[in-house]
Amino acid sequence: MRIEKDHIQKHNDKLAAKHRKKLANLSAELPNAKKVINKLADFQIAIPSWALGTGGTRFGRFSGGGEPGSLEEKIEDVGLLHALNQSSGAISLHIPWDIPTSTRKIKALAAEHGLLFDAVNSNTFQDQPGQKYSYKYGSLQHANNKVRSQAIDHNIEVIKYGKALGSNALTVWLSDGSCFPGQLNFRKAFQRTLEGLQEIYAALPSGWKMFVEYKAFEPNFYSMTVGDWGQSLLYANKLGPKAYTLVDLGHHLPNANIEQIVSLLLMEQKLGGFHFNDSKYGDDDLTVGSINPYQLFLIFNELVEGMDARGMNHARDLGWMIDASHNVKDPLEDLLQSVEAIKIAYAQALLVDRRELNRAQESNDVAKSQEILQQAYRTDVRPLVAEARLRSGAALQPIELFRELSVRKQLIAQRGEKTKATGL
Ligand code: RM4
Ligand code: MN
Ligand code: MN
Repeated sequence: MRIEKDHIQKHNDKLAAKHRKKLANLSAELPNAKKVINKLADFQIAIPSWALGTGGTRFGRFSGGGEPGSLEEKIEDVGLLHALNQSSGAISLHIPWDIPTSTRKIKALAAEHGLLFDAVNSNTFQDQPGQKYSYKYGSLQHANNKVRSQAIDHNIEVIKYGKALGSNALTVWLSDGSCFPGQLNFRKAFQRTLEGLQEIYAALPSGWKMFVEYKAFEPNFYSMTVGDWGQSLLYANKLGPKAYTLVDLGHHLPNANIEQIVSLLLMEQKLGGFHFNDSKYGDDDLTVGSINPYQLFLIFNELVEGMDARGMNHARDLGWMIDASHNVKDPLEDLLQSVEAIKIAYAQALLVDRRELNRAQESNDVAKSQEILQQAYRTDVRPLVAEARLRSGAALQPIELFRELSVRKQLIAQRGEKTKATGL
């Protein structure tokens, strides 16, 4: 199904008067409302191809119906999101969960929906049918060099797909590590992984980036070979200028100060991008901003400060992506909520009075510093986010319109109740 321009027009007309009033009230109080709206309209957040179906845990999975059964249908779904919010203009593929049979046709289909291809992701954390060597004891860290070569070859193949699709980054997340003390020699595991990454790095086309994603635990529970930002940064520094650290918000030990990590990675010019989600306990992959929206704001506060300090382009110089899973909500509604939460946090961060904050920090005015941050955080910026959508031709209230148009019902009619998307 498609969402037509006049669906959006009708919906917006209905809400226009109320929206305009709210926007006028807010704009009157803000010195930089116009600038913020423009930046918001520019800011796109990629959607992962593996987050369009229902997620599950190791205890079960409760399918929601109308899930995309093919890559074409996944692109259709991201197209729906993008039509609703004009903020999700890219899709990120996980290979081999989503292998395009014809890269030319897939690229053309995506273009029809106004979509680009974000970073491509390799998978050496699962064995695929017919695969020669198992990743049970790791991939790039493995003691057997045949396993390592297989994992390297897979990554190089993923790059090839990405190149054909017009993507320009490879994200490597490794589940390598150990479950028990004594299982691994940490140094050997690191060295082998580094050598593998070096071979993959050497295969990067020009203009490409490599994102090294870290994760503290799961599926290995004693050690992870790329376990934290320090290890990721070590790899990235040793690999070279095309290699960067990728921060997935759910991949830290409890209470980690992610905003400080972000600030220092930016300082070192080694922050590559983000996987946004939220969590209470571990890698919960919950809707962005659903548990700890203040942390999300603090992260964006550092992002804006650090990117501006380096003259970076907010929209283009880092990779922005959602990496979430939806066990109990409609995946498309959930993704709309996540995108909205990201934009809200970004808008709030743009409102922080940097000069005043700097002055307060330099004079040790702790209370004032907090006031300045919270003044921005407590501003209801939703009219700005909605206005950015309106100006881009999207819906003022994307979830409302999704429901008004019975999108899920139509997808079920088209695809059936019992389809199953590939992914976790
Ligand atoms: C991992 C990590 C990766 C994602 C897989 C599916 O926990 O977040 O980014 O590719 O899950
Ligand atoms: Mn991730
Ligand atoms: Mn994860």
